[in-house]
Amino acid sequence: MTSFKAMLGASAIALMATTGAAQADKLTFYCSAQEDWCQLMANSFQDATGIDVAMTRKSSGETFAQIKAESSNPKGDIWWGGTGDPHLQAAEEGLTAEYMSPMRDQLHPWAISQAESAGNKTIGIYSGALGYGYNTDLLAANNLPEPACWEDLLKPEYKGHVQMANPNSSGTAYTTLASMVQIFGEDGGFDFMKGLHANINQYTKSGSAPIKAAGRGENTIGIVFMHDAVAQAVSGFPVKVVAPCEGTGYEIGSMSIIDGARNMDSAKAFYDWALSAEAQNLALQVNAFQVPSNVGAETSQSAPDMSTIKLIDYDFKTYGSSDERKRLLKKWDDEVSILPQ
Ligand code: S7P
Repeated sequence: MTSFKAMLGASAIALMATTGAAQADKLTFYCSAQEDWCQLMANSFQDATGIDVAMTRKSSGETFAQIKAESSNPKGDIWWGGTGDPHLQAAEEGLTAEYMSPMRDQLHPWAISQAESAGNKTIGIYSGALGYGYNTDLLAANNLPEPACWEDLLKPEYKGHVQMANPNSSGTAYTTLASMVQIFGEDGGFDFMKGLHANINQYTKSGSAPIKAAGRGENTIGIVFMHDAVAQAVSGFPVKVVAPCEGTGYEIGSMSIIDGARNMDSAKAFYDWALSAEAQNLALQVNAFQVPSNVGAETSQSAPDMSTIKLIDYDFKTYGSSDERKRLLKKWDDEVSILPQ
């Protein structure tokens, strides 16, 4: 493992030197990426620094709700991973703290734009496109046609074969809802979600669960980030990945320091470390196929090629705003989730 000092930004080292180890020896880490990546990040940072890390993994929407519920007495120090929209909402609601990392000049412009749009209270750590994947064996066994577009998923023959997460708990599913509104317009997007609802077999809590279920042969089609579908295919499961023909939304997976963090020095040290190429390359060990934000980090050969995917110009400012996220989720609760299936 590369030494901590080699990986850490200069300011964080100076900070630790001046504050002393006693204040920088603990970190409460809220993680919203996939469990094995969260675990690897926690262990690697702990090994590199000697800072004791207590990690909890929850989906993006759930973590946002927890940080908000704890805001009068914050318990977490750093929130790493998960879709950018709830990180932006947290920034707007004053739940996260501004920080200018010395590592910023190593990042792609999209990671910095994310920071600048939130008063530097969050930053991009990876990106990935939304899509879906299907179990090729189950599709064939059920004599189903190969879907290629979002609208294909509304066909009656897919009834009971489609799974997605609940957009209240899951950043992936909120990205789906916001993407449909941007692709089809507000009315068209909600008509799509209502039509889709008729074919859904289960709304899961976690965003990647639907494609894991497809990998295990328990579900046919899972609406997920494409990199999560690739992870199943690379693991040997009969999963085909689809970049929908109409175009699709994407995420800027983000990281934020929690306002009022009890271990602020540790949070800043983690933040700088997590932006380094070396830390971002840990993704390769756990089949995390997102595109990293450090220009020097490696993108796996298996990662979906973003340049070949028809991406919409996802409006992070609007769909990551507190009012819009609350409004869309309420409308989905009131008009979609209550419909009979
Ligand atoms: O699995 C990786 C990933 O897709 O999970 C994050 C996701 O938001 C967390 O899961 P939820 O959808 O349940 O919130 C993504 O940021 C990440 O790419």
